[in-house]
Amino acid sequence: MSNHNEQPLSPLEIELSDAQSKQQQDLARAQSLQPKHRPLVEHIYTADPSAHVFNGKIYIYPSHDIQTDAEINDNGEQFAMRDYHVLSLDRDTFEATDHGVALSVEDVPWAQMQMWAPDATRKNGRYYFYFPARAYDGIFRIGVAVSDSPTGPFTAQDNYIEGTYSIDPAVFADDDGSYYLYWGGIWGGQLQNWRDGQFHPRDIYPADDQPAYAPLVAKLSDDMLSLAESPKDILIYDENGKLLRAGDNQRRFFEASWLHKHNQQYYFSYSTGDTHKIVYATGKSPYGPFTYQGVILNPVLGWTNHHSIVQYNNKWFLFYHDSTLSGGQTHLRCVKMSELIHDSEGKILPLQAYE
Ligand code: FUB
Repeated sequence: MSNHNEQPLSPLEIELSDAQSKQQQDLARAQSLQPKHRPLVEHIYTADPSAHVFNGKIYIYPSHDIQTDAEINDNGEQFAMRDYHVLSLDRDTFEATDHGVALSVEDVPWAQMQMWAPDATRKNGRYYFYFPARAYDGIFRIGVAVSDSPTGPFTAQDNYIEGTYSIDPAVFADDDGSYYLYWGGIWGGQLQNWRDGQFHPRDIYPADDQPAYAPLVAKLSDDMLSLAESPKDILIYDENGKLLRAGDNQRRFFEASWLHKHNQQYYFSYSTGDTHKIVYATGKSPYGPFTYQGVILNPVLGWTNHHSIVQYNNKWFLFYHDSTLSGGQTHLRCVKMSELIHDSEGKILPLQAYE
């Protein structure tokens, strides 16, 4: 129905109204493109997103989940990944681009299978990609591959990094030019198989009232290809100054180490595994010790929870995954992002998972 009392709009009014509606459309489009817990890509399954800003742009180094006939078990055999893709995000819209295969298991002489959660960093214009995989003896190790581009392709070193074992490497570049490698994971990640620098096939876990297994940290060598020192345990204390216990499944370390720095404070975050949360602890040094603070991300759809945290344009973002894209299959995940808030006291506001 038309309103016959309405006066026709003048050309100037039409122009203004068009401009307003364009502005509204732009706003709506910008809002719809803001990170709102939607999969960043849907044409492949992705997980374990490690995000970094290189040259003013966000790059994401995820695992590339695949369909498999492998058995679904606590060793994680269903996570049968064979290569890595790198994603980058448009500077304004956050729309993701898949840059294709950056490293494949066939191109890593020492690796047999299970290319799990990776990370990357940049030093002197070169890019270093750290990744765990099972070697031919069935033991998880951590390797490094190098490229002149943040999107690869990466060329792997002939052997894994000496002194490394277990999974989930994360690299942190401190303001003084030092680079630290964090890693470790229990159950499928095999941390429970290592004692006195030796691999033992039998799993051994501490009693519930004993300190939990600790993640590891070591400074990287100047050439970024080896450890510059023996790995050290990361100590995580509770509010009473006691080390978190193995039976404290709600808070103790399981896998997915990450380190970020905010207001001169170091935040070590990780997954609690069988209680499915991302939690964090803070400290004054990249080596720790750290004091447990609280939850960052509550459980998501799917068993695993794995994240990274990065600052971009004066905002902080959490990258994480869930299994919504596959309707809940734990080994077929999709990476997502969300803004993350540190409050005025430096506490991180916990996020619910959005499905
Ligand atoms: O993606 C395989 C494994 O699942 C990762 O290494 C763990 O952190 C968990 O996300």
